Amino acid sequence: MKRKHIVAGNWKMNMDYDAGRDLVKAVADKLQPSDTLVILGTPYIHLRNAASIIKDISNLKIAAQNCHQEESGAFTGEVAAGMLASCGVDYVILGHSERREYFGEDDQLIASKIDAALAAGLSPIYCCGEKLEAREAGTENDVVGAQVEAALFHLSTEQLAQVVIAYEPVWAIGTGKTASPEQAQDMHAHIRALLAGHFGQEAADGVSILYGGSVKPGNAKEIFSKPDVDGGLIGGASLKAADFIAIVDSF
Ligand code: G2H
Repeated sequence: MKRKHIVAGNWKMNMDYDAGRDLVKAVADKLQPSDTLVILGTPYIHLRNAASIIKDISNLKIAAQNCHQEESGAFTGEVAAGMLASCGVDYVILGHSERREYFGEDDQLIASKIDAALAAGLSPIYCCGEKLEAREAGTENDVVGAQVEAALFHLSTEQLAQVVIAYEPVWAIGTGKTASPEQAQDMHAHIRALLAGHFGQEAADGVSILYGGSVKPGNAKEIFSKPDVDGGLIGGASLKAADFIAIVDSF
């Protein structure tokens, strides 16, 4: 099965309004039409304007970096998935290790955010990945397997088809350390096998699994060459249009 290749930027908490607008425009200008789907995961303040800048570019979409699990209500400071959809957003990054670590998000909460996103017509980019201790103890497959099961196994096959998975080993995030292409391939194949066991092979073969963690123009091509690596979730290197486009062009 031909899976969608996806390169998604995760700007995290970077870029004020002017800098963000300029970055969206620069990516939109440099991006060539191709089969690779490119997604910009911006802070909330940019979403509406970014969606309007990219609206005529078919392989460019916008993601938020979080949403609340409820549809609406007295949740000061929060943003609901339906509100994101109303801004022209198509994707939402959920379960990122920084949300788990600094905001106490656990598997149950992340699963409820995935449900809220899907109900609003958004595609979740679900992040999973083990910490260094698990990698050193050799328990990375169990840890990531438990995350995938907790977040996704309650979905229907149709819902799974809307989900993108990003494997991000926590020890490789923003550290300059990258998982080797073989380590990424092994984990992506493990995740796909788990999905196949639960949802069937055809459904599992349709899910794009991205690698995230210190992907740069210099290492993207080798990582993306692996058969179960369908693209990348890019943090630091998504903040410069030239670097980000070089990664997109690595397919
Ligand atoms: C991992 C990644 C993007 P970076 O968090 O989600 O960031 O590429 O900076 O390691």
